[in-house]
Amino acid sequence: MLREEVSSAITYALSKGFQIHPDAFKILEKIDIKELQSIIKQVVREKAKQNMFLINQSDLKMFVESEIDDSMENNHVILFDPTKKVTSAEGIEGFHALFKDRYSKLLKIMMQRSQSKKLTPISNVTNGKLDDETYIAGLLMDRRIDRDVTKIVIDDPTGSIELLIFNKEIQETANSLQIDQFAMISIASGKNGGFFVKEILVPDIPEHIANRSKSETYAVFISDLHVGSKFFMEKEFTEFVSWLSSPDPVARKVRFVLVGGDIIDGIGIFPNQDKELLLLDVDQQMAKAAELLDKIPKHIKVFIIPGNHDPGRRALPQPAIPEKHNMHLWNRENFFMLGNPSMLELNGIKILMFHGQSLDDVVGSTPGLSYAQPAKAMRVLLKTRHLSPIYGKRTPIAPELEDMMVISEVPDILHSGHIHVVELDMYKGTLIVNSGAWQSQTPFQASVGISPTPGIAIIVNLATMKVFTKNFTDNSS
Ligand code: D5M
Ligand code: FE
Ligand code: ZN
Repeated sequence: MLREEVSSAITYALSKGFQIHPDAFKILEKIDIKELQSIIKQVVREKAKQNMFLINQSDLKMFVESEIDDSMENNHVILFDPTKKVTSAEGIEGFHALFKDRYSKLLKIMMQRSQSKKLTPISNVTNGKLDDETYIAGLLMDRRIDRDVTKIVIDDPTGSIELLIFNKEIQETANSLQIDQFAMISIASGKNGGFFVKEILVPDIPEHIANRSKSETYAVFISDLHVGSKFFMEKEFTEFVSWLSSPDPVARKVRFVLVGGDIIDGIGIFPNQDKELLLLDVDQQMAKAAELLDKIPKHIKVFIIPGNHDPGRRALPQPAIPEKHNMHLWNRENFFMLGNPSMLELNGIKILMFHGQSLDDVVGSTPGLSYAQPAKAMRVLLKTRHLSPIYGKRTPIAPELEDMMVISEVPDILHSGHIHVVELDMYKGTLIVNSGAWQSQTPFQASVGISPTPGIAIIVNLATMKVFTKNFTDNSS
Protein backbone atom coordinates (compact mmCIF):
# COMPACT_ATOMS: atom_id res chain seq x y z
CA MET A 1 0.00 0.00 0.00
CA LEU A 2 1.30 3.41 -0.95
CA ARG A 3 0.93 6.19 1.54
CA GLU A 4 -1.68 8.77 0.65
CA GLU A 5 0.88 11.54 0.06
CA VAL A 6 2.85 9.30 -2.28
CA SER A 7 -0.12 8.28 -4.35
CA SER A 8 -1.32 11.87 -4.60
CA ALA A 9 2.15 12.89 -5.81
CA ILE A 10 2.01 10.15 -8.45
CA THR A 11 -1.48 11.20 -9.50
CA TYR A 12 -0.24 14.76 -9.89
CA ALA A 13 2.67 13.70 -12.13
CA LEU A 14 0.43 11.47 -14.25
CA SER A 15 -2.12 14.27 -14.64
CA LYS A 16 0.68 16.42 -16.10
CA GLY A 17 1.40 13.77 -18.72
CA PHE A 18 4.41 12.20 -16.95
CA GLN A 19 5.39 8.56 -16.60
CA ILE A 20 7.19 7.29 -13.55
CA HIS A 21 9.93 4.70 -13.84
CA PRO A 22 9.41 1.75 -11.46
CA ASP A 23 12.78 2.43 -9.77
CA ALA A 24 11.61 5.92 -8.92
CA PHE A 25 8.84 4.59 -6.70
CA LYS A 26 11.34 3.34 -4.13
CA ILE A 27 12.86 6.79 -3.83
CA LEU A 28 9.48 8.52 -3.71
CA GLU A 29 8.69 6.58 -0.59
CA LYS A 30 11.84 7.78 1.10
CA ILE A 31 11.14 11.49 0.57
CA ASP A 32 9.97 13.45 3.58
CA ILE A 33 6.16 13.50 3.17
CA LYS A 34 5.99 17.13 4.29
CA GLU A 35 8.01 18.12 1.24
CA LEU A 36 6.74 15.59 -1.25
CA GLN A 37 4.06 17.81 -2.75
CA SER A 38 6.40 20.71 -3.51
CA ILE A 39 9.19 18.41 -4.69
CA ILE A 40 7.03 16.60 -7.22
CA LYS A 41 5.77 19.94 -8.57
CA GLN A 42 9.32 21.18 -8.90
CA VAL A 43 10.48 18.02 -10.68
CA VAL A 44 7.52 18.18 -13.07
CA ARG A 45 8.21 21.85 -13.83
CA GLU A 46 11.95 21.31 -14.47
CA LYS A 47 11.52 18.20 -16.60
CA ALA A 48 8.72 19.79 -18.63
CA LYS A 49 11.13 22.65 -19.39
CA GLN A 50 13.57 20.09 -20.75
CA ASN A 51 10.77 18.34 -22.67
CA MET A 52 11.33 15.08 -20.81
CA PHE A 53 8.29 13.31 -19.46
CA LEU A 54 9.69 10.30 -17.67
CA ILE A 55 10.58 10.66 -13.99
CA ASN A 56 13.61 8.54 -13.15
CA GLN A 57 15.25 7.46 -9.97
CA SER A 58 17.96 10.05 -10.57
CA ASP A 59 15.46 12.93 -10.68
CA LEU A 60 14.48 12.23 -7.10
CA LYS A 61 17.66 10.96 -5.47
CA MET A 62 18.88 14.40 -4.51
CA PHE A 63 15.91 14.93 -2.24
CA VAL A 64 16.90 12.01 -0.06
CA GLU A 65 20.04 12.64 1.93
CA SER A 66 21.07 8.96 1.91
CA GLU A 67 20.73 8.74 -1.88
CA ILE A 68 22.95 11.68 -2.88
CA ASP A 69 25.60 10.64 -5.36
CA ASP A 70 28.71 10.70 -3.22
CA SER A 71 30.95 9.39 -5.96
CA MET A 72 31.26 13.04 -6.95
CA GLU A 73 34.18 14.62 -5.16
CA ASN A 74 33.51 17.51 -2.81
CA ASN A 75 36.95 17.93 -1.27
CA HIS A 76 37.81 21.21 0.32
CA VAL A 77 40.97 22.52 1.94
CA ILE A 78 41.12 25.94 3.56
CA LEU A 79 44.56 27.17 2.54
CA PHE A 80 44.32 30.57 4.18
CA ASP A 81 41.84 32.19 6.53
CA PRO A 82 42.83 35.34 8.43
CA THR A 83 40.22 34.84 11.20
CA LYS A 84 42.56 33.43 13.82
CA LYS A 85 45.57 35.43 12.66
CA VAL A 86 44.23 38.96 12.94
CA THR A 87 45.64 40.86 15.86
CA SER A 88 44.95 44.50 16.29
CA ALA A 89 48.37 45.97 16.37
CA GLU A 90 47.91 49.73 16.66
CA GLY A 91 49.69 52.83 15.57
CA ILE A 92 52.65 53.76 13.42
CA GLU A 93 54.74 50.80 14.59
CA GLY A 94 52.07 48.48 13.21
CA PHE A 95 51.98 50.12 9.82
CA HIS A 96 55.74 50.15 9.64
CA ALA A 97 55.76 46.39 10.19
CA LEU A 98 52.92 45.91 7.70
CA PHE A 99 54.76 47.74 4.92
CA LYS A 100 58.00 45.97 5.70
CA ASP A 101 56.24 42.65 5.38
CA ARG A 102 54.54 43.72 2.15
CA TYR A 103 57.97 44.60 0.79
CA SER A 104 59.61 41.34 1.76
CA LYS A 105 56.76 39.11 0.57
CA LEU A 106 56.66 40.82 -2.81
CA LEU A 107 60.44 40.83 -3.07
CA LYS A 108 60.35 37.08 -2.62
CA ILE A 109 57.92 36.81 -5.53
CA MET A 110 60.14 39.09 -7.63
CA MET A 111 63.26 37.05 -6.87
CA GLN A 112 62.03 34.49 -9.39
CA ARG A 113 62.85 36.94 -12.21
CA SER A 114 66.31 36.89 -13.74
CA GLN A 115 66.70 40.67 -13.36
CA SER A 116 66.58 40.31 -9.58
CA LYS A 117 70.25 39.24 -9.69
CA LYS A 118 71.13 42.89 -10.32
CA LEU A 119 69.10 44.15 -7.38
CA THR A 120 70.77 46.77 -5.14
CA PRO A 121 69.50 48.32 -1.90
CA ILE A 122 68.40 51.93 -2.41
CA SER A 123 70.95 53.17 0.14
CA ASN A 124 73.78 51.80 -2.04
CA VAL A 125 72.51 53.81 -4.98
CA THR A 126 72.03 57.03 -3.05
CA ASN A 127 75.51 56.58 -1.56
CA GLY A 128 76.92 56.68 -5.07
CA LYS A 129 77.47 53.01 -5.89
CA LEU A 130 75.82 52.57 -9.24
CA ASP A 131 76.73 49.93 -11.82
CA ASP A 132 75.75 50.16 -15.45
CA GLU A 133 72.72 48.00 -14.93
CA THR A 134 71.21 48.35 -11.53
CA TYR A 135 67.76 47.42 -10.32
CA ILE A 136 66.11 48.69 -7.20
CA ALA A 137 62.86 47.36 -5.75
CA GLY A 138 60.37 48.91 -3.40
CA LEU A 139 56.98 50.51 -2.89
CA LEU A 140 55.80 53.46 -4.97
CA MET A 141 55.33 56.26 -2.43
CA ASP A 142 54.67 59.23 -4.70
CA ARG A 143 54.18 60.16 -8.34
CA ARG A 144 54.17 63.61 -9.90
CA ILE A 145 53.86 64.70 -13.48
CA ASP A 146 55.82 67.89 -14.28
CA ARG A 147 55.26 68.88 -17.88
CA ASP A 148 57.21 66.25 -19.88
CA VAL A 149 58.82 64.57 -16.89
CA THR A 150 57.26 62.06 -14.52
CA LYS A 151 58.82 61.84 -11.06
CA ILE A 152 58.36 58.83 -8.83
CA VAL A 153 59.56 58.07 -5.32
CA ILE A 154 60.42 54.49 -4.35
CA ASP A 155 61.06 53.25 -0.79
CA ASP A 156 62.80 50.11 0.38
CA PRO A 157 63.85 49.30 3.97
CA THR A 158 67.24 50.99 3.39
CA GLY A 159 65.98 54.31 2.07
CA SER A 160 64.06 56.36 -0.41
CA ILE A 161 64.89 57.55 -3.92
CA GLU A 162 63.41 59.97 -6.44
CA LEU A 163 63.49 58.82 -10.06
CA LEU A 164 62.84 60.70 -13.29
CA ILE A 165 61.07 59.30 -16.35
CA PHE A 166 61.49 60.94 -19.75
CA ASN A 167 60.44 58.12 -22.05
CA LYS A 168 56.74 58.27 -23.05
CA GLU A 169 56.18 54.51 -22.93
CA ILE A 170 57.75 54.15 -19.49
CA GLN A 171 55.72 57.14 -18.32
CA GLU A 172 52.58 55.25 -19.31
CA THR A 173 53.68 52.21 -17.33
CA ALA A 174 54.47 54.46 -14.36
CA ASN A 175 51.04 56.07 -14.59
CA SER A 176 49.37 52.69 -14.50
CA LEU A 177 51.04 51.77 -11.19
CA GLN A 178 49.01 51.94 -8.00
CA ILE A 179 50.37 54.17 -5.23
CA ASP A 180 52.01 51.94 -2.54
CA GLN A 181 52.39 49.03 -4.94
CA PHE A 182 55.60 47.08 -5.33
CA ALA A 183 57.79 47.52 -8.40
CA MET A 184 61.29 46.60 -9.54
CA ILE A 185 63.01 49.32 -11.53
CA SER A 186 66.12 49.47 -13.66
CA ILE A 187 67.85 52.82 -13.21
CA ALA A 188 70.81 54.85 -14.53
CA SER A 189 72.48 58.08 -13.37
CA GLY A 190 71.50 61.27 -15.09
CA LYS A 191 73.76 64.21 -15.91
CA ASN A 192 72.89 66.36 -12.92
CA GLY A 193 73.37 63.71 -10.27
CA GLY A 194 69.77 62.47 -10.51
CA PHE A 195 68.58 59.01 -11.53
CA PHE A 196 66.30 58.05 -14.38
CA VAL A 197 64.17 54.99 -15.08
CA LYS A 198 65.07 52.55 -17.83
CA GLU A 199 62.50 49.84 -17.14
CA ILE A 200 59.66 49.11 -14.72
CA LEU A 201 58.73 45.54 -13.74
CA VAL A 202 55.69 44.62 -11.66
CA PRO A 203 55.27 41.34 -9.75
CA ASP A 204 52.29 40.08 -11.83
CA ILE A 205 51.20 36.45 -12.08
CA PRO A 206 52.86 34.03 -14.49
CA GLU A 207 51.00 32.51 -17.43
CA HIS A 208 49.80 29.16 -16.07
CA ILE A 209 47.38 26.29 -16.63
CA ALA A 210 44.67 26.10 -13.99
CA ASN A 211 44.11 22.94 -11.96
CA ARG A 212 41.07 20.79 -12.82
CA SER A 213 38.65 18.64 -10.85
CA LYS A 214 38.71 14.94 -11.73
CA SER A 215 34.93 14.60 -11.61
CA GLU A 216 32.44 16.95 -13.20
CA THR A 217 31.39 19.07 -10.25
CA TYR A 218 30.21 22.67 -10.20
CA ALA A 219 30.90 25.63 -7.96
CA VAL A 220 28.47 28.55 -7.79
CA PHE A 221 29.68 32.07 -7.05
CA ILE A 222 27.45 34.75 -5.53
CA SER A 223 27.90 37.84 -3.34
CA ASP A 224 26.26 41.02 -2.05
CA LEU A 225 22.89 39.72 -0.90
CA HIS A 226 22.26 42.77 1.32
CA VAL A 227 19.55 41.00 3.30
CA GLY A 228 17.63 43.58 5.34
CA SER A 229 17.76 46.22 2.61
CA LYS A 230 14.53 47.28 0.94
CA PHE A 231 16.34 46.52 -2.29
CA PHE A 232 17.28 42.94 -1.41
CA MET A 233 15.73 40.73 -4.13
CA GLU A 234 14.28 38.05 -1.90
CA LYS A 235 12.12 36.46 -4.59
CA GLU A 236 15.01 36.00 -7.01
CA PHE A 237 17.34 34.81 -4.28
CA THR A 238 14.77 32.25 -3.11
CA GLU A 239 14.45 31.05 -6.72
CA PHE A 240 18.21 30.61 -6.81
CA VAL A 241 18.31 28.62 -3.59
CA SER A 242 15.50 26.33 -4.71
CA TRP A 243 17.23 25.83 -8.06
CA LEU A 244 20.11 24.28 -6.09
CA SER A 245 17.87 21.40 -5.04
CA SER A 246 16.07 21.15 -8.36
CA PRO A 247 16.46 18.29 -10.85
CA ASP A 248 18.27 20.58 -13.29
CA PRO A 249 21.24 18.50 -14.51
CA VAL A 250 23.74 21.22 -13.59
CA ALA A 251 22.18 21.90 -10.20
CA ARG A 252 22.54 18.21 -9.41
CA LYS A 253 26.29 18.47 -9.81
CA VAL A 254 26.76 21.58 -7.69
CA ARG A 255 28.90 20.74 -4.69
CA PHE A 256 30.06 24.20 -3.61
CA VAL A 257 28.51 27.64 -3.15
CA LEU A 258 30.84 30.58 -2.48
CA VAL A 259 29.42 33.75 -0.97
CA GLY A 260 31.72 36.74 -1.42
CA GLY A 261 30.53 39.08 1.32
CA ASP A 262 27.85 41.71 2.05
CA ILE A 263 25.48 39.00 3.28
CA ILE A 264 23.41 41.63 5.05
CA ASP A 265 22.99 45.37 4.55
CA GLY A 266 24.03 46.08 8.16
CA ILE A 267 23.22 49.13 10.26
CA GLY A 268 24.89 52.55 10.11
CA ILE A 269 27.09 51.63 7.15
CA PHE A 270 26.21 54.86 5.31
CA PRO A 271 24.33 58.03 6.33
CA ASN A 272 20.53 57.70 6.58
CA GLN A 273 20.71 53.99 5.85
CA ASP A 274 17.62 53.26 7.99
CA LYS A 275 15.40 54.81 5.31
CA GLU A 276 16.51 52.01 3.00
CA LEU A 277 16.15 49.17 5.52
CA LEU A 278 13.41 46.63 5.95
CA LEU A 279 15.04 45.03 8.99
CA LEU A 280 16.53 47.49 11.46
CA ASP A 281 18.66 45.15 13.50
CA VAL A 282 21.84 43.25 12.56
CA ASP A 283 20.73 40.07 14.29
CA GLN A 284 17.36 40.17 12.58
CA GLN A 285 19.10 40.62 9.24
CA MET A 286 21.48 37.74 9.97
CA ALA A 287 18.60 35.54 11.08
CA LYS A 288 16.79 36.24 7.83
CA ALA A 289 19.93 35.47 5.81
CA ALA A 290 20.41 32.24 7.74
CA GLU A 291 16.80 31.26 7.14
CA LEU A 292 17.21 31.71 3.38
CA LEU A 293 20.61 30.02 3.15
CA ASP A 294 19.45 27.16 5.36
CA LYS A 295 17.49 25.77 2.41
CA ILE A 296 20.71 24.99 0.56
CA PRO A 297 20.85 21.18 0.56
CA LYS A 298 23.31 19.55 2.91
CA HIS A 299 25.40 17.89 0.21
CA ILE A 300 26.54 21.36 -0.95
CA LYS A 301 29.36 23.03 0.96
CA VAL A 302 28.86 26.75 1.51
CA PHE A 303 31.77 29.15 2.10
CA ILE A 304 30.95 32.61 3.43
CA ILE A 305 33.28 35.60 3.83
CA PRO A 306 32.27 39.04 5.15
CA GLY A 307 32.06 42.31 3.21
CA ASN A 308 32.00 45.93 4.32
CA HIS A 309 28.30 45.70 5.28
CA ASP A 310 28.66 42.65 7.55
CA PRO A 311 29.21 42.61 11.31
CA GLY A 312 32.75 42.31 12.72
CA ARG A 313 35.84 44.37 12.07
CA ARG A 314 35.66 46.72 9.08
CA ALA A 315 39.39 46.98 8.35
CA LEU A 316 41.12 44.45 6.09
CA PRO A 317 41.83 41.64 6.59
CA GLN A 318 38.44 40.91 8.16
CA PRO A 319 37.87 37.94 10.46
CA ALA A 320 34.80 35.76 9.79
CA ILE A 321 31.40 37.17 10.75
CA PRO A 322 31.36 36.70 14.54
CA GLU A 323 29.58 33.61 15.74
CA LYS A 324 27.27 35.53 18.06
CA HIS A 325 25.43 37.01 15.07
CA ASN A 326 24.65 33.75 13.33
CA MET A 327 25.14 30.70 15.51
CA HIS A 328 22.87 28.89 13.14
CA LEU A 329 25.20 29.21 10.17
CA TRP A 330 28.26 28.42 12.26
CA ASN A 331 26.66 25.29 13.57
CA ARG A 332 25.75 23.77 10.23
CA GLU A 333 28.05 21.02 9.14
CA ASN A 334 28.17 22.13 5.49
CA PHE A 335 28.72 25.84 6.21
CA PHE A 336 32.17 27.39 6.53
CA MET A 337 32.47 30.89 7.94
CA LEU A 338 35.76 32.39 6.77
CA GLY A 339 37.57 35.72 6.83
CA ASN A 340 38.11 38.21 4.01
CA PRO A 341 40.29 37.39 2.08
CA SER A 342 40.45 33.59 2.18
CA MET A 343 42.07 31.01 -0.07
CA LEU A 344 40.42 27.64 -0.67
CA GLU A 345 41.11 24.53 -2.64
CA LEU A 346 37.97 22.87 -3.98
CA ASN A 347 38.56 19.54 -5.72
CA GLY A 348 42.10 20.72 -6.37
CA ILE A 349 41.19 24.17 -7.76
CA LYS A 350 42.66 27.12 -5.89
CA ILE A 351 40.15 29.88 -5.27
CA LEU A 352 40.93 33.26 -3.75
CA MET A 353 37.87 34.91 -2.25
CA PHE A 354 38.01 38.65 -1.54
CA HIS A 355 34.98 40.90 -1.09
CA GLY A 356 36.59 43.64 -3.19
CA GLN A 357 36.58 46.80 -1.06
CA SER A 358 39.80 48.05 -2.67
CA LEU A 359 38.25 47.95 -6.14
CA ASP A 360 36.72 51.35 -5.33
CA ASP A 361 40.20 52.82 -4.90
CA VAL A 362 41.61 51.02 -7.94
CA VAL A 363 38.74 52.21 -10.16
CA GLY A 364 39.01 55.70 -8.71
CA SER A 365 42.72 56.10 -9.31
CA THR A 366 43.38 54.27 -12.57
CA PRO A 367 42.70 55.97 -15.90
CA GLY A 368 40.43 53.90 -18.15
CA LEU A 369 38.80 51.82 -15.39
CA SER A 370 35.15 52.07 -14.39
CA TYR A 371 32.51 50.40 -12.21
CA ALA A 372 31.03 48.92 -15.39
CA GLN A 373 34.07 46.62 -15.68
CA PRO A 374 35.03 45.30 -12.26
CA ALA A 375 37.03 42.40 -13.72
CA LYS A 376 39.45 44.88 -15.30
CA ALA A 377 40.09 46.32 -11.86
CA MET A 378 40.54 42.80 -10.49
CA ARG A 379 43.27 42.26 -13.10
CA VAL A 380 45.14 45.11 -11.45
CA LEU A 381 45.09 43.21 -8.15
CA LEU A 382 46.65 40.17 -9.82
CA LYS A 383 49.29 42.34 -11.52
CA THR A 384 50.25 44.04 -8.27
CA ARG A 385 50.00 40.67 -6.46
CA HIS A 386 48.10 42.53 -3.75
CA LEU A 387 44.41 42.67 -2.84
CA SER A 388 44.48 46.21 -1.51
CA PRO A 389 47.51 47.95 -2.97
CA ILE A 390 46.56 51.56 -2.20
CA TYR A 391 46.86 52.66 1.41
CA GLY A 392 45.02 55.61 2.94
CA LYS A 393 42.13 56.04 0.50
CA ARG A 394 38.68 54.58 1.07
CA THR A 395 39.65 51.02 1.98
CA PRO A 396 40.43 50.66 5.68
CA ILE A 397 43.50 48.49 6.28
CA ALA A 398 44.46 47.25 9.74
CA PRO A 399 48.02 47.69 11.05
CA GLU A 400 48.79 44.00 11.16
CA LEU A 401 52.35 42.78 11.59
CA GLU A 402 51.91 40.58 8.54
CA ASP A 403 50.51 41.76 5.21
CA MET A 404 47.83 39.15 4.59
CA MET A 405 46.61 40.96 1.49
CA VAL A 406 49.64 39.95 -0.60
CA ILE A 407 48.66 37.39 -3.26
CA SER A 408 51.46 34.94 -2.45
CA GLU A 409 50.00 31.97 -4.26
CA VAL A 410 48.59 32.22 -7.79
CA PRO A 411 44.86 31.38 -7.70
CA ASP A 412 43.02 29.46 -10.42
CA ILE A 413 39.96 31.58 -9.69
CA LEU A 414 39.80 35.07 -8.17
CA HIS A 415 36.31 35.74 -6.77
CA SER A 416 35.13 39.19 -5.70
CA GLY A 417 31.88 41.11 -5.44
CA HIS A 418 31.29 44.58 -3.97
CA ILE A 419 30.75 46.38 -7.28
CA HIS A 420 27.37 44.68 -7.90
CA VAL A 421 28.18 44.19 -11.58
CA VAL A 422 28.75 40.71 -13.01
CA GLU A 423 31.86 40.39 -15.11
CA LEU A 424 34.00 37.42 -16.09
CA ASP A 425 37.51 37.55 -17.45
CA MET A 426 40.49 35.30 -17.98
CA TYR A 427 43.93 36.61 -17.13
CA LYS A 428 47.06 34.50 -17.69
CA GLY A 429 45.16 31.32 -16.85
CA THR A 430 43.31 32.70 -13.81
CA LEU A 431 39.53 32.94 -14.10
CA ILE A 432 38.32 36.29 -12.76
CA VAL A 433 34.77 36.33 -11.39
CA ASN A 434 32.87 39.32 -10.13
CA SER A 435 29.65 37.83 -8.89
CA GLY A 436 27.30 40.82 -8.98
CA ALA A 437 24.58 41.15 -6.33
CA TRP A 438 21.07 40.26 -5.16
CA GLN A 439 20.16 43.87 -4.47
CA SER A 440 18.54 46.11 -7.05
CA GLN A 441 19.91 49.59 -7.73
CA THR A 442 19.98 51.76 -4.61
CA PRO A 443 19.36 55.54 -4.71
CA PHE A 444 23.06 56.04 -3.95
CA GLN A 445 24.14 53.84 -6.86
CA ALA A 446 21.71 55.67 -9.14
CA SER A 447 23.18 59.01 -8.03
CA VAL A 448 26.73 57.96 -8.92
CA GLY A 449 25.72 56.14 -12.11
CA ILE A 450 26.37 52.55 -11.02
CA SER A 451 24.11 50.16 -12.96
CA PRO A 452 24.11 46.87 -11.08
CA THR A 453 23.35 43.51 -12.74
CA PRO A 454 21.64 41.70 -9.84
CA GLY A 455 20.00 38.28 -9.66
CA ILE A 456 22.66 36.36 -11.55
CA ALA A 457 24.63 33.35 -10.27
CA ILE A 458 28.02 32.43 -11.75
CA ILE A 459 28.54 28.73 -12.33
CA VAL A 460 31.91 27.10 -12.97
CA ASN A 461 32.43 23.53 -14.13
CA LEU A 462 35.46 22.57 -12.06
CA ALA A 463 36.40 19.76 -14.46
CA THR A 464 36.76 22.05 -17.47
CA MET A 465 36.88 25.55 -15.88
CA LYS A 466 34.08 26.52 -18.27
CA VAL A 467 32.03 29.30 -16.77
CA PHE A 468 28.51 30.53 -17.40
CA THR A 469 25.84 32.64 -15.76
CA LYS A 470 22.29 31.85 -14.71
CA ASN A 471 19.86 34.73 -14.43
CA PHE A 472 17.10 34.47 -11.82
CA THR A 473 15.27 37.68 -12.70
CA ASP A 474 11.99 37.55 -14.60
CA ASN A 475 13.21 39.32 -17.69
CA SER A 476 15.51 36.45 -18.62
CA SER A 477 15.33 32.95 -19.98
O1 D5M B 1 28.98 48.82 -2.60
C1 D5M B 1 28.13 48.83 -3.71
C2 D5M B 1 28.65 49.67 -4.82
O2 D5M B 1 28.59 51.05 -4.49
C3 D5M B 1 30.09 49.45 -5.18
O3 D5M B 1 30.15 49.60 -6.59
C4 D5M B 1 30.85 50.53 -4.54
C5 D5M B 1 29.87 51.64 -4.55
N1 D5M B 1 30.02 52.51 -3.40
C6 D5M B 1 29.69 52.22 -2.14
N2 D5M B 1 29.94 53.26 -1.33
C7 D5M B 1 30.43 54.24 -2.12
C8 D5M B 1 30.85 55.60 -1.90
N3 D5M B 1 30.82 56.15 -0.68
N4 D5M B 1 31.28 56.30 -2.98
C9 D5M B 1 31.29 55.76 -4.21
N5 D5M B 1 30.89 54.51 -4.47
C10 D5M B 1 30.47 53.76 -3.45
P1 D5M B 1 28.50 48.27 -1.20
O4 D5M B 1 29.69 47.75 -0.50
O5 D5M B 1 27.51 47.20 -1.46
O6 D5M B 1 27.89 49.40 -0.48
FE1 FE C 1 27.67 45.11 -1.67
ZN1 ZN D 1 30.55 45.84 -0.52
